[in-house]
Amino acid sequence: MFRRILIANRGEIALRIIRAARELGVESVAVYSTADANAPYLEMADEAVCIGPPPSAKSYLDISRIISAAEVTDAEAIHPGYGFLSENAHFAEVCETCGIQFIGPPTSVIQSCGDKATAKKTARAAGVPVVPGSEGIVDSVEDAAVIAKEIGYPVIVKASAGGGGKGMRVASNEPSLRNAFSQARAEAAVSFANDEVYLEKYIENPRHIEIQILAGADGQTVHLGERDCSVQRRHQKLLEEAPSPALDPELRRKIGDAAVAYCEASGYRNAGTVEFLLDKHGDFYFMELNARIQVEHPVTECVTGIDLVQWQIKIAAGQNLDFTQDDVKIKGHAMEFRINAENPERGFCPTPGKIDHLVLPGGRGVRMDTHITAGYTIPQHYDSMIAKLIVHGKDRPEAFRIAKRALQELQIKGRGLANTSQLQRAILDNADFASGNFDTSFLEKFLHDHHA
Ligand code: MV4
Repeated sequence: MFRRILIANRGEIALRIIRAARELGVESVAVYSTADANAPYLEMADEAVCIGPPPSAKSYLDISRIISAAEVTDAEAIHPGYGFLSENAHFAEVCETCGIQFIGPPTSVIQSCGDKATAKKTARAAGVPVVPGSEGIVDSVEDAAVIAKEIGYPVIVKASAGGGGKGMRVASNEPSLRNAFSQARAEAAVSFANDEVYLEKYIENPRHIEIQILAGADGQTVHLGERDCSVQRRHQKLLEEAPSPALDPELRRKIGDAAVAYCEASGYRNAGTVEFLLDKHGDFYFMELNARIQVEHPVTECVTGIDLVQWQIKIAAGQNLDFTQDDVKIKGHAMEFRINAENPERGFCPTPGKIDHLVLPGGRGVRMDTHITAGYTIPQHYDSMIAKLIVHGKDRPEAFRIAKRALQELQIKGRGLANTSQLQRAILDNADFASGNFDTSFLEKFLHDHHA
């Protein structure tokens, strides 16, 4: 096991990793920008190193500053958390070159999973269902028009280097495809320095179902069930739950097996998430693999009792899983609410500032993953997510009851501050959401009706 690891991240996930390391008897080094210099969680690490000014490009995204911090503190491994450098193959490679273990999958796997057209080919070859579409990259608008005619409109043009919804365009006829194709290509060139795009049949109003997987150092791979992440706005998730109200045991086993098959085919190691779309006929399709720990991982930890962040560290240190697929049992129902310092009444605009008054919920079935404290100032420079409320009950109705009272207990007050908890309480009171009748179009409709 490592003696000491460095955490190349900030906020709640930095604290989550500090805690996992401490429980494993591993020392942690936190890095921080000057905007985070007074953050209380830094005290909980064994050491903290300033790596630069507030802009991420000069601190949390600056590879040379992070590697230097690891070298001066004698850290043997780096945990990248989520966002920032977590899926940057170049960073993983630099770590390797410097003799520092990257806590995540091998560089080559980050690379191949990051290329969506390649990932889709791997999936298809492994017998994993994929959305009908082009066989790889489409080079010209003429080819795109021919393929679209074959598969039928509507179609979606996706950037191969994209993911998470970036660089996508939907088209419902040939003239709009011509626009969509050139727009997607131009956007991909600017955003990813790679203008390769591919084509798929557009699945209308799917559910977003993702499967958590763990692959030990020897490659033994298990899945830990699904998370339903359909409640999102502009690809930003607002809440997640496990198990999904849309799956029965048979479909759960099929999607889980498909996720494991993809990971085995791609040589995956460590924790990962395989994203699928589920259509209204109950057919599911591979979308992409997220080669990192995700924000919503605690939902899976609650229903499986497995510490995913500890396993990430153990696997990176060369350990194999000490359990098999048969040992994984899903117990009860968990939900996560992302508490963002944003105002839903004003287009979700961020509300940074000082927290003057703070009451965090607790009690049975409640887990709060957060770095905030009374007196803490939410910096303007980073993501607005400041806390995650995770609830765990014996079934979905009990999880709802715990969630409603915990969201009611939560108080985050300060000049100009707003947060998403009221909106989440309103969603819990929505009949369609409560009955499990929702898909990725739910939140947009809900916000529309709610404001009317
Ligand atoms: C799609 C799709 C419909 N048809 N692909 C968005 C994120 C990326 N991982 C995949 N995405 C989508 N791909 C086909 N062929 C619809 C989406 C999509 C979506 C997916 C999951 C959750 C929310 C979404 C919101 C809009 C579009």
